[in-house]
Amino acid sequence: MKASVDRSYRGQPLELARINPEEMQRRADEFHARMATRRSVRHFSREPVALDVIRRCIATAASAPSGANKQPWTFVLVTDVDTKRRIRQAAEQEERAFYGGRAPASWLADLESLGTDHDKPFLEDAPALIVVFAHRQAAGGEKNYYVSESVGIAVGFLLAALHHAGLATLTHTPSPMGFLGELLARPAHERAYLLLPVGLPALDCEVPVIARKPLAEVLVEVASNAD
Ligand code: IYR
Repeated sequence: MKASVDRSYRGQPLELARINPEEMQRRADEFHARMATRRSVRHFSREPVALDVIRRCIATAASAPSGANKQPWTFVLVTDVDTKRRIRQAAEQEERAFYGGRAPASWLADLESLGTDHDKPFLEDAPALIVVFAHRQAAGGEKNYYVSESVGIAVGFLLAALHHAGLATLTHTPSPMGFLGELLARPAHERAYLLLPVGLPALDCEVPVIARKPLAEVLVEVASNAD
């Protein structure tokens, strides 16, 4: 007979240190200033980076909350030169079709100010690629919940952790991404979600001039009059 898993609730005290309001504001300001300097990088140096730093950042990503704590993700860390080359070749094949007519003209017009095209040298230049896979279901076919929300949160943690550690990243979504599951031999219930080149920017790295929306445009406050 199959042993049944005990799923009943068990609690433990929460450990979260109380911080005084000034220190709280200081930390919020400091983190905002740091995150506001993050940019998507498309020109990487070929210099190697410490893989233990990246592994720790992946551990931070894997600490994210997820639907019913199912943790529906796999992070594949690719540093093998030959595998990076094969990923580049397959991605460029898809991107050539995308830029050559598969994408609607309005989408290509939206990308113009970013200066992107089908050429993806960063997939070989970056010393590491992290390919994030989302688990549509668990390996045994059991249900996962809010999978894209959960994996999106984990990727947010990952981008913040890598930037905090001084590493540059790009959120790259070659479309479609099915080739990644095949190249990396992932099981059928895992779907490629995002490809992140990670490393140091090239010395002459440029980024497009863009602006974020002002806070007043993205923040709506609903407060009682007393506040
Ligand atoms: N996947 C293509 C196109 C692309 C799409 C979006 I939305 C971007 O913000 C940037 C690029 C590429 O990687 O070039």
